[in-house]
Amino acid sequence: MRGQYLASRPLSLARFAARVDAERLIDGFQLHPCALDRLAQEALARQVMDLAQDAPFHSPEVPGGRRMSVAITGLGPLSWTSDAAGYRYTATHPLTGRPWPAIPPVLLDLWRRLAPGAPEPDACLVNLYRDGARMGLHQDRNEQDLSVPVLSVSLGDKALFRIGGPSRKDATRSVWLSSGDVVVLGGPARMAFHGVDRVVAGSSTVVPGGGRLNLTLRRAR
Ligand SMILES: O=C(O)CCC(=O)C(=O)O
Repeated sequence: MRGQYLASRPLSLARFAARVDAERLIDGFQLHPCALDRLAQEALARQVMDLAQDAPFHSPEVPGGRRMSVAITGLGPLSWTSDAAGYRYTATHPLTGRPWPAIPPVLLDLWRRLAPGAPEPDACLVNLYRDGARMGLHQDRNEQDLSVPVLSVSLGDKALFRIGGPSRKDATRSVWLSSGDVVVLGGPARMAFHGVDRVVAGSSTVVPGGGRLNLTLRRAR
């Protein structure tokens, strides 16, 4: 049933203020705090870690020769991947050669609720942050139609998310993301540079084995 995962817990004043502040950052940036309740967070984190048995996490090389500190895998008909030759979407896991597992229905339900009218996502990048992993400022620009929003679900440890504007040089603002929060980058925010500066290790027990999972739904093709 649509909406069954909506958390009923009221936001604290501080979290409400953070949300209002965050939404002033840039047009099209939406923060939905506690969009998933605790039970839904735990169920989804378990499900994703189970699916990752078949599509193992790995830290890919990026052009220039370095490796991402974040470990990634994917769900859906396509997922984003990287190697020395560049960034792209593929239909199969680069190490196993098998198709990516399907996107769980709870994520598709979130997409329909929080990105209404957008074409269905065909890719879900799964980022696992452990051992001090971070994500540098970047734009999501490997998708065909850059007007379709990106929806990003946080599970597990708290993270400091930074977002600026369409140029790397634009001023940035930071907002803390907690387990169950969902961010939508649409409109002008779709091309905003963003990244994760810090994850607070041990601040949540939602992810089996610890750390933070970020699930990013995209329409790649
Ligand atoms: O982990 C996050 O919250 C952001 C992830 C991200 O920026 C990405 O996958 O492109």
